[in-house]
Amino acid sequence: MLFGRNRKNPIKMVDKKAEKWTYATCGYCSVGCSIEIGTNADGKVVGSRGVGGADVNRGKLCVKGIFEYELFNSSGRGDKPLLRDSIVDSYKETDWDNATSVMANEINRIQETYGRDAFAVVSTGQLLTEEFYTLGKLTRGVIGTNNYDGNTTLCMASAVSGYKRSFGSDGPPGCYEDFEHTDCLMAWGSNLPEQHPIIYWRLQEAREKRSFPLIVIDPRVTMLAQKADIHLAVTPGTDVVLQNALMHVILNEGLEDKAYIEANTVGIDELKAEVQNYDPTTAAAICGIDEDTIRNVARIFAKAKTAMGIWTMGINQSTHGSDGVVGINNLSLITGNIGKPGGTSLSITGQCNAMGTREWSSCSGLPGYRYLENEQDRKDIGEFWNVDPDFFPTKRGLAQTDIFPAIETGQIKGLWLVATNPMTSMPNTERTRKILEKLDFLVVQDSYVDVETTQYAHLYLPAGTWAEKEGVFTNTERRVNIVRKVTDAPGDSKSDFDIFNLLAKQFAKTKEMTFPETPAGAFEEMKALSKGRLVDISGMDHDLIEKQRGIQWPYTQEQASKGELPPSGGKRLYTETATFRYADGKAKLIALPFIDNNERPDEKFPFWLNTGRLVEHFHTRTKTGKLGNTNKYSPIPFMEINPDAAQSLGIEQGEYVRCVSRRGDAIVMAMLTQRVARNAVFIPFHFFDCVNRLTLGLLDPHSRQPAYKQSAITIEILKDQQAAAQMSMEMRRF
Ligand SMILES: Nc1nc2c(c(=O)[nH]1)N[C@H]1C(S)=C(S)[C@@H](COP(=O)(O)OP(=O)(O)OC[C@H]3O[C@@H](n4cnc5c(=O)[nH]c(N)nc54)[C@H](O)[C@@H]3O)O[C@H]1N2
Ligand SMILES: Nc1nc2c(c(=O)[nH]1)N[C@H]1C(S)=C(S)[C@@H](COP(=O)(O)OP(=O)(O)OC[C@H]3O[C@@H](n4cnc5c(=O)[nH]c(N)nc54)[C@H](O)[C@@H]3O)O[C@H]1N2
Ligand code: SF4
Ligand SMILES: [Mo]
Repeated sequence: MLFGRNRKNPIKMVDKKAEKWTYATCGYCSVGCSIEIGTNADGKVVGSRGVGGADVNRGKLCVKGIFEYELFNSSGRGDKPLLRDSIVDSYKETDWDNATSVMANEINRIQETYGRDAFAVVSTGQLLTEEFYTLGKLTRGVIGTNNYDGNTTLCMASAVSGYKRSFGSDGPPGCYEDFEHTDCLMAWGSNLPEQHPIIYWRLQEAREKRSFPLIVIDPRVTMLAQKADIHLAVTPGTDVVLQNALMHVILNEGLEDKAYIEANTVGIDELKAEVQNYDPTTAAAICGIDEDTIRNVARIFAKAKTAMGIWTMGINQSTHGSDGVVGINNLSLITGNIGKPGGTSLSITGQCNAMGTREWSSCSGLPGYRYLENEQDRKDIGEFWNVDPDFFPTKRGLAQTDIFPAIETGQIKGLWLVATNPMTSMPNTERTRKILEKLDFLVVQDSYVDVETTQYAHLYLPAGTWAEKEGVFTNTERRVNIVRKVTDAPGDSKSDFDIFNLLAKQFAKTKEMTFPETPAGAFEEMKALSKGRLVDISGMDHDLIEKQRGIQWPYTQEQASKGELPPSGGKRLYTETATFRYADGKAKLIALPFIDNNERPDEKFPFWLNTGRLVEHFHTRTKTGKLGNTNKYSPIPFMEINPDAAQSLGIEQGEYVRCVSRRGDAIVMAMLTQRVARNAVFIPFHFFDCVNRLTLGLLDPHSRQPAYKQSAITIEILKDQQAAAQMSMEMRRF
C-alpha cells in the first residue's frame, strides 16, 4: 500500500543547477549556522545549503535557513533614497549625495538648536560587525550624541546587565559543546526547538549519546518543555522566587561547592541571609511550583557533577530580567559550575549579530567592551580615532526604551532608526505611533521600503541586507563567522557600511579622522583595538575565519603566530581561579529580594498575556512574511487559548476574537491548545498592529528591558466573523 503510494507521488529533488556556492553565516538567529548560497550560470541565486564541516551546524539548517536564498527576490525592497519635508507629504526620490547632505544638515541644525543629545540613534543586532564599528565611530566620534542605543535593549540588555553584575563583564562564558559534557541542564524561558533549532539539535544529539536531566522552566508547554524530564510551569514573572528557593535548599542542605565559593566569589553571607526568606513552602505559594518539586530539582542540579543553566527571553524580558540572570549565575557559582566543560551559565542570544553589537557598536560604551565611565578607555579610543577624549560623554546615555519617552517629552527632536522596526516591536504601539509622529526629523534606514516606520519618516535610506554585503557576525558562543557577498543590493540601495561612510564625509569633523573604505579595513581596526582585551580577535582575519568556518574569541595574535589553530581559541571564559573581571578577580554573589510589580490578571482583565515567537517567522516578518515557504505556516495573527477557557467564553476553534488590554485591542484567531494554562494566552509578536497594541512593557530597573511577557487582557467574542476576518487580514500588512 505504502509502496504504491510512494510510486504514485515520488519526491522529486529539482536540480536548480547551482554552479557556484558562496560561504555565509545565516542572517536570522544567533545560532550562527554556516550556510552556502548557490548561484546558477546566469548569476541568479537558486538555493541554500548547510556547511558540513562547520562545527556549529554540521551541515544542518532550519526552515528559515533552507529558504533564506529566496530573500534576494522578495518584494517591498527599497531601491532609491526617498525624501519629504513633512510626513503628510508624498516621498520624492533623491540621490545619495543629497540624501546624506540633508541628513547631516538636519543633525547639525537639531544639535545646534537643542543640544547634542537631542538627536538620537537606534540601531539593531542585525548589521555586520564592521558596520556596527563604523556606526559607533560616526555616532560617538563625529555626531557626538549620547542617546545612541540598539534594539538589543528589547532583547539582550538583561543578560548584559546580569553578566556585568555577576562577573564584572559581559561575555557568555560557555559554548554549545558544553551540552556534550553536562550532567544536568536547566533551561529558563527558552524554547530552543523553535527559536534556536540547531542549538536544540546539538542538545538533543548530546542527550541521545549520554542521557542527562533536562529541566525546563516556562509557564507554557513549549516544544522544549515537551521534551523535558521535568517541566516547571512557573507563575509568570516569578523566576527569581524559584531561584531563591532552589538556593535555599542547596545552601541549607550543604550541597554547595564551598571550595569554589571561597576561592572565586564574594557575597555568600548576604546571599545566604536573603534566601532564608524563600523556604520552598513560602516560595511555592508565589511561583506556583510545589515545594517537593523545588527540593527535588535543587538536589538534582547541585548533585550533578557538572550542571549548566541557559536562558532566553522568558528571563530577559521581565521587570526582574537582570535579577533573573544574576539568579542563574548565582546558582552556577554556588555549585562551582563556571568555566568548566558542562558547567556554565550561558545566555542564548537572539539576533544573528546580537553579540557583535555588544562587542563593537559603542552603543552603551566604546568598542571592545570599553566603558565611557573609564578615563583610560576614553583616552585609548580618542587616540586611536583621533578624537579629543573630552568629546566623549563620561557616562552612558539613554537606552532605546528611554529614548522614546524622551521624544514624547520633547527632549529629543530627531531620530535615526537603523535596521529596526519599533512600530511592530516596541510595547504599546499606539504610544510608539504618537512618539514617531512627534519627531522633527526621522530617518529610517532599512532594506525594505514597505516597513511600517517609513510612514513616519522624513528620509528613507535603502540598505542592502545579509549576503548582499560582506563582514562578520558573532554568535551565542562567541564565534566570529563571516558573510561573503553573493549578489548586489537592489537598485541604488547601498550596504549599511557604505551608507555610514557616505554620511561621515558630510561632516567637517571627519576630516581629522580616517574611515576605512572596506569592511576588511574596519576589521583591522577592531583587531588592533582588541589586543589584550577579553574580546581579543587579533589572531583572526576574514580568510582564516572562512577557512575555519568561524573562530571563537579570544583568539590572539600570539596564538596565530605560534601556528596554534582554533578551536583552541576560546571555548570558555573564567577557566582559571579568580579570573572574573572585577579588580579582585572574584565574581559577586548578589542577594535578590523579590518585589511583585507586574501587571497581573484581575476581574476586569482576567488573562495573562504571554508573547513570543514561532519557528517559521522572524521578528516583524519583513523577511519571512514575504516568503511563501515560511509565511504559509502562519499567515495570520492567532492566539493560543486553553480549551477550558475557550469553552467558558463560548469560543470555538478558528473563531476570531478581540483581545483588549488597558492600552488597546487586537483581533486574532483562537487556536485551542493545552499548551497554555486556563488563565493565560500566548500570541506571537510577528504581526503588525497586533499583540504590541496590548503589551504594557514595564521596564527592568537595571537593564531598561521591557517586560513583554507579562500583561493582562480580557477577551471578547465577535459577532460579525466576516468583518473580523477582514480586519485581521489588514493586520497582515502584506
Ligand atoms: N524562529 C525564530 N527564531 C528566533 C527569532 C524569531 O523571531 N523567530 N528571534 C531571535 C531572537 S532576537 C530572540 S531574542 C530569540 C528568543 O528566543 P526565546 O526566548 O526562546 O523565544 P520567545 O518565544 O520570545 O520566549 C521564550 C519563552 O519564554 C517563556 N516565558 C514567558 N514568560 C515567562 C516567565 O515568566 N518565566 C519563564 N521562565 N519563561 C517565560 C514563553 O512562554 C516562551 O516560551 O529567538 C531568536 N530566534
Ligand atoms: N511582544 C513582543 N515584542 C517583542 C519581543 C517579544 O518577545 N514580544 N521581542 C523583542 C526582541 S527580543 C527583539 S530582538 C525585537 C526585534 O525587533 P525589530 O528589530 O524591530 O524587528 P525586525 O523585524 O528584526 O526589524 C529589523 C528591521 O531591519 C530591516 N533589516 C534587515 N536586515 C537589514 C540590514 O542589513 N540593513 C538594514 N538597514 N535593515 C535591515 C528589516 O527589514 C526590519 O525592518 O522585538 C522585540 N519585541
Ligand atoms: S538555526 Fe538560526 S542560524 Fe541556523 S539556519 Fe535556523 S535561523 Fe539560521
Ligand atoms: Mo531578540
